[in-house]
Amino acid sequence: MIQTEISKESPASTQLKIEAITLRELQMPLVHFFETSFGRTYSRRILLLTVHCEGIDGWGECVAGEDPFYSSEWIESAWPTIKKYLAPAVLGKTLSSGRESVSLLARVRGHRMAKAAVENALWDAEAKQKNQPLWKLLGGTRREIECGVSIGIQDSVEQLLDKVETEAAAGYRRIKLKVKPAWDLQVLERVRTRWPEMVLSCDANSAYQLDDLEHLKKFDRFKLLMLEQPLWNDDIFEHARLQKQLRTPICLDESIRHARDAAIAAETDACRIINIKVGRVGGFTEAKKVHDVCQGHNIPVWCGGMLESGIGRSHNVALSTLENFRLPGDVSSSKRYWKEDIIEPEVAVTPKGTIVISDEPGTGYRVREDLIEKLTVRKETIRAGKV
Ligand code: OSB
Ligand code: MG
Repeated sequence: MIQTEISKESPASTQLKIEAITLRELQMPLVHFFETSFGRTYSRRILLLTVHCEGIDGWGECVAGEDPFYSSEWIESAWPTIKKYLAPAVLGKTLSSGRESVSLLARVRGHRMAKAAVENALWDAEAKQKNQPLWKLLGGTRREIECGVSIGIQDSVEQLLDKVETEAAAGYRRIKLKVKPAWDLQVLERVRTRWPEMVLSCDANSAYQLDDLEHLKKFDRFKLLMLEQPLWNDDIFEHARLQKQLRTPICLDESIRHARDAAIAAETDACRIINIKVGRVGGFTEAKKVHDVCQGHNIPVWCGGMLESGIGRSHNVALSTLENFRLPGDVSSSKRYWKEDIIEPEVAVTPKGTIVISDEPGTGYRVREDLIEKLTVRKETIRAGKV
């Protein structure tokens, strides 16, 4: 009798019992190097996480870089943090949603990319268990999302112009150029002259300071959709000062760690656009909060990228279906990054620069475990009570 009553309230089929977590590192060379103001990457070390829940496997990707240059997290900090703190916080627990893991992980300060890998894997497991598309579970509404591309710093302006040409021809709806001092105004001038109408933005990854104000004001002449993260990676205040002096909308990336940062940035007019990266803000739950705060302040958001493999990419696709993702994201096709992606089908962008959202349960992309096994250079399974 009691048994029946309990199962009526919470049927066994909607519970996720977390039995084990597998961490693995994959080595995946990029098709073309990617250079930002903080450095050049030729090959990615991809950190994947699998939550094993009584026959259901949920997959997550930790988007931390090879080095602590974009943020203080890197893959060598994420691995032990997950192993020693985050995995033990959820192992052996029974949850009814991915969202419920947030409070279990909250004791650890920071390490948001590591947390996101755990939480997002649980959302993936939840979607599979409920036989629902992940995008619906997240509250998405869009059936097709708009895509942009992020083009790194190249060896020459000619090489960059070739890349812009290729991506524009592929249909991408917004081209973002990485900039830094001495790779900025002259480069933008060349691109703008050749493509006067192109939707163009640029991303400095914190390469400038407020002392560069007169220089930054010159960006206004290029009619950019936005200038992303020009100043300090942890700053909001100076961006507010800068925004007052610029016509170009500032977009914040690195500075926005959570919904409270987004609220402060909105209230101080430190930016007019926000880039949401699910890893940077610590998982889908916080990403949804950032989305909602921005929507409340009429700040459009778009989904940023971290050179993810197909697993992280498929999560970015799902997140981008939420209503306030009103600008094209850095959610580009698998083939721009990888000779062969670890999901099937690969993420493909239509000739009009969109991704069509699948109705399949889960992410809508199948994980290629055979290929993952081949690319794995390190692997460890953590079980309840054993660390
Ligand atoms: O600032 O958006 C960024 C890649 C690595 C680290 C930071 C950034 C980026 C990108 C690439 O711009 C976006 C992508 O294509 O995944
Ligand atoms: Mg950025």
